[in-house]
Amino acid sequence: MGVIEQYREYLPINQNTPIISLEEGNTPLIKADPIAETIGPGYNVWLKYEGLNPTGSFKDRGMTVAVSKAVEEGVHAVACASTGNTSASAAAYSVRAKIKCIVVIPEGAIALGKLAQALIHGACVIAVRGNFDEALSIVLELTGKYPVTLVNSINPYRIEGQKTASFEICDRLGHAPDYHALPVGNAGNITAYWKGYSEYKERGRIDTRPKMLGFQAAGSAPIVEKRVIKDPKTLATAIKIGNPASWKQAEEARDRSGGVIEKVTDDEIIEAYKLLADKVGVFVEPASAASVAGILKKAKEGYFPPNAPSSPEKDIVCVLTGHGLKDPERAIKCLEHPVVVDANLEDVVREAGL
Ligand code: AN7
Repeated sequence: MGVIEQYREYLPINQNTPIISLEEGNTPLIKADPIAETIGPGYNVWLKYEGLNPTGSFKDRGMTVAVSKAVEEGVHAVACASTGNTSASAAAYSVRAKIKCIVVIPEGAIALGKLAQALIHGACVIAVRGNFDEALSIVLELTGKYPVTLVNSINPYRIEGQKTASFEICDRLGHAPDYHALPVGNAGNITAYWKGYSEYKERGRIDTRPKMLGFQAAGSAPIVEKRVIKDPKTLATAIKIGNPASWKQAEEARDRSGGVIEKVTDDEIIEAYKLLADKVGVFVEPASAASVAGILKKAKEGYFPPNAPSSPEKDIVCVLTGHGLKDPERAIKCLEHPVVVDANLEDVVREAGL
């Protein structure tokens, strides 16, 4: 069952809406004790592994709703600008809907796996000599002038679909977490999660809402630095965004929840990326590791108050937004290469340390 069927009563779906789905959502919430240990006693850390969505990122939750509504409205084409994952998702859902998909990407700046996805699904892929922010302004103009629906997260249906991830977290835990950490790029996802928690509270499904902890990459941190970043830089290409579309909503989520939006360096991102892989067994793309890098940094600063053994454990959820296989080049770049030996048992046994 996809997120539209699962959470229909919370979504703008009517009997005329065709459900364009790839059975997205229902992703694992993995307990990560090796990370919790570094936070302190009385804390649980949970990883919402969104890399297990059909196209390998959280974008599918929003895309199922955005594409379903576009088809309901009789549209024959959608378009997006993308740092990669949105284009992969838009391309796949457009195949399901039998509509045209136009994606505009910054040339040379999206991870290989994501480019492969957009191409194999037959999208019209156009790389521009410019960055994501420039690509987005072109697509905004294009969708304003032609009968093509914008499926970036400025499209409110994207936010509607993405909020279902907070419902799943609350349904699984039986309550809202105390803290919710996630990477921030164009700021659609932090907006969506906050909306989801708020709606669940309004409907009496949860009593409290978490503090929202958003993390931007240090070279691409417009919200933290309170200025547009003209030439954003980071190896976490998914969040290499200098002028987020949902800037105001992200600040609102931060302020209403009593949370923070801060930055983490590329080194901190890679450290968390490796920690997730070799201590927890979860492979994510670099941008996704920003959520974990962020809580590790905040823990070092003493942000999480010691939790008395007598009080209930506190829950921190980190969203792992995209799968590690999206960006295999990065993994290989930051690791030792495999040892090469002659094809005989003796050499293999020696190298294996047996
Ligand atoms: C893995 O695909 O913007 O703050 O064009 O791919 O909602 O933008 C991707 C963003 C985090 C940031 N993690 O989410 C795109 C795009 C991953 C991402 C983000 C993205 P938003």
